[in-house]
Amino acid sequence: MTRGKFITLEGGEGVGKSTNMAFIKNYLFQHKISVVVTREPGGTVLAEKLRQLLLDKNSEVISDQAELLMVFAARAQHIKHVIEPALAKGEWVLCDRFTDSTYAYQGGGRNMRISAIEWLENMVQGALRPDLTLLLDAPVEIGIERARSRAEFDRFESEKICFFEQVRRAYLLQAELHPDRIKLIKANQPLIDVQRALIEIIGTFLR
Ligand code: Z5A
Repeated sequence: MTRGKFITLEGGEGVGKSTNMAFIKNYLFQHKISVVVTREPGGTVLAEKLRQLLLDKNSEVISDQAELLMVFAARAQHIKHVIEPALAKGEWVLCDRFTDSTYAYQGGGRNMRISAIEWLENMVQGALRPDLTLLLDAPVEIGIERARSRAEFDRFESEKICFFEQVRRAYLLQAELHPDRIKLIKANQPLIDVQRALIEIIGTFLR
């Protein structure tokens, strides 16, 4: 049985991840590839509970250390119960956010030590890394404007603009460090152009 492929979609808030998850799923379906669509934090009952706690802006103050450990606790459950079983069965997995988010938000945004994130990544994931990461990038103000026109802010969305600037810089650094895996797409262009760029990258990946 050939192992499935693991694709992740990344980027700051409001860059269009949710919008393009459905588009990528349909594109792969047209190529006769059915995917397990999932998200982080989340994807299992326990991981979704951790997500609620992480996003709740009315919770007690969550320390940066606790936040980092909650993200990885959710990821451990997600890998064990959803991602690994699917890949092992030959299914593809399409995930809205994964560990590049941790480097961006906890590493960049919260200034947590990168060596601590690397240690947790190795401990929780073993050798598991995405085969392809699509990083949607847009100036912070654009993403914030798009995201905030929709709903009430959650705990992350309530952060100041400098937090999101740090997140964006950390994402761009991740892309520089892993050019073979992480493909950058300009998200501040019309949706049709974003999706054209996505098709080009995924098309090359499928060949
Ligand atoms: N988090 C973390 O800290 N550490 C971790 O390791 C992980 C996560 C895994 C989860 O929230 C939070 O968890 C996240 C980081 C943290 N917090 N933040 N911020 P999430 O996954 O729900 O993240 P989000 O980024 O807040 O989701 P979002 O606001 O729904 O953004 P999006 O999915 O990227 O955007 P969208 O909903 O697809 O699009 C937003 C709007 O823009 C919508 O009205 C679209 O129609 C519109 N749109 C999309 N593309 C375009 C273009 N090209 N032109 C014009 N309009 C567009």
